[in-house]
Amino acid sequence: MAQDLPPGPIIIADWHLCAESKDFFNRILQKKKRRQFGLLESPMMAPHVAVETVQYKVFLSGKSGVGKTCLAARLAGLSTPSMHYETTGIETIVLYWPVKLRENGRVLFFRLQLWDCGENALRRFDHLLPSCKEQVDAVLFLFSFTDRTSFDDLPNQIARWSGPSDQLVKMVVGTKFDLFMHSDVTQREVRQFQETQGLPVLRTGGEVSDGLGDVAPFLNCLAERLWHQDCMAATLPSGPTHYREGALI
Ligand SMILES: Nc1nc2c(ncn2[C@@H]2O[C@H](COP(=O)(O)OP(=O)(O)OP(=O)(O)O)[C@@H](O)[C@H]2O)c(=O)[nH]1
Ligand SMILES: [Mg+2]
Repeated sequence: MAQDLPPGPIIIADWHLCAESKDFFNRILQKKKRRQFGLLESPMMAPHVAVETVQYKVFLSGKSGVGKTCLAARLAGLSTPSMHYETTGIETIVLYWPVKLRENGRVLFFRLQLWDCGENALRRFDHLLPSCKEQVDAVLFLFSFTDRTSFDDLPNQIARWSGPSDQLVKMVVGTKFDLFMHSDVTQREVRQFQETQGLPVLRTGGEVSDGLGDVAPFLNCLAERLWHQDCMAATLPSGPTHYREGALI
């Protein structure tokens, strides 16, 4: 997943491949699979290893059936549903991802809470969108390569999230890229969209493997943008807001 993404300047892209990262990545694994974290759980490091945790809320937006629930499961290392079961309300998944900052070698645990709300439920119940928008840090706008209307719907999806003071990381994700033989959207159109909207487009699809390499480019790209947004906010009078108080774990 996440092809065509040049490594960013902030986060070390292939850190999960370095021997020194093993101790950190082992904390998010259990029996070689991704460990599932409850709302109050977090990775535990040895007492002498101080790692800060930064937490963010990430909303998944897109037409029904584009693959929001699948993407959330994929990023968290869960098995993805093979059938489409409409999500009837809001579902959240918490995942942790360690990163190393290029500039000073600091290691951070990113705690991402993914908010997945069924598109039909969102349209039916007016109170859901305000909850999803509350203190949100990033929105992933999904379209499916096999559903032209989901690509055409992107400007509407994006408009829902534009505001005067939007401090929001925005990324577009093309799902079902594994079904490119049946693609309704050309690469040229995706490139054009990327240029006119000025948003990065990631591509996902295919079998979910247990390995970290599958999700690393995606999660590093997201972490990089979230961290950059925080650094920019730190220059404002209100300062950054995402350090978990006393999160030296
Ligand atoms: N081949 C392939 N199938 C996918 C992919 N992503 C999702 N699907 C399939 O698409 C269908 C719909 O995916 P969901 O994740 O349930 O869709 P959703 O966006 O959550 O839909 P709502 O909850 O109704 O809003 C399921 O049958 C998935 O297995 C992908 O990347 N590749
Ligand atoms: Mg769903």
